[in-house]
Amino acid sequence: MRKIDYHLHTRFSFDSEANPESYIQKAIKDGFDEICFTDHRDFDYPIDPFELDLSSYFPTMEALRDQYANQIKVKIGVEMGLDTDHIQEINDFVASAPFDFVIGSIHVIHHTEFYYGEYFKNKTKEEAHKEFFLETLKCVQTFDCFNILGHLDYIMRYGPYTDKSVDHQACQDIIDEILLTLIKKGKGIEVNTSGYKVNKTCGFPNFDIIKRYYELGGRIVTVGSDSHVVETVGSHVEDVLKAYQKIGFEDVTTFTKRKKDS
Ligand code: HSO
Ligand code: ZN
Ligand code: ZN
Ligand code: ZN
Repeated sequence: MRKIDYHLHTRFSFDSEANPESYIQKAIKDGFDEICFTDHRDFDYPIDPFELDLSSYFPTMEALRDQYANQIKVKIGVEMGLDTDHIQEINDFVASAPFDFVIGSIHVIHHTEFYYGEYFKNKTKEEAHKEFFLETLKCVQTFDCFNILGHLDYIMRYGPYTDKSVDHQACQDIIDEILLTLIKKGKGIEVNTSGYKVNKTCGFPNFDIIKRYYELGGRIVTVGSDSHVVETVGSHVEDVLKAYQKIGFEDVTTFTKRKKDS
């Protein structure tokens, strides 16, 4: 399995100050084959402006990619917030630049988000989680502009509940429908290793869901640390690769200009 980190935020994301070159140097030092920058773009994030200045993002990242080309493969992607209230803007944005790779993530549902917590107001945990999975399903059905679904299970990082864990069984029908839709559309799924902070032995989502994706016929997986600082680049990637191998995956998938590398 190739060693990759396909989910990285730098100073081009509103919530990170990290220097992209330091990520590349750490990844080289730690023996990575390939990394992909995936800075944020959300069209309707309340409070925080998750904009992405493409006119400086591409020249900066392309120069770094070329500078380090004989040491590591560097791809230029985006973490695109999927949101059914902004379909046209999202599709136009992704089409407007030569992204290698697009993570589709659900951060906002009808102008409410999870980080500051507005989304959870007046909802039981069960209601909040069910709506999150239903909205995720709607997004994967609606959008075609992404390569992989980002951090399914992300919701368990947030919410005013002492026990934030997800009852997957209660939502298994919806989760299956999400996985089947991804497979039918030739889309992949990531394990986001930021989930290890919460889950200890797995990321977002857990390996039962990844195994289910495999059993249903899915073969497109990536792994990413969701780093916003250099220290976490590559963390738990090897744990995930081992688990992927055990499930039956032959390799991770990498992308160029939004198409699978062969
Ligand atoms: N960093 C999180 C959420 C967030 N942080 C919003 C600041 N504002 C999304 O990756
Ligand atoms: Zn972020
Ligand atoms: Zn995200
Ligand atoms: Zn992210």
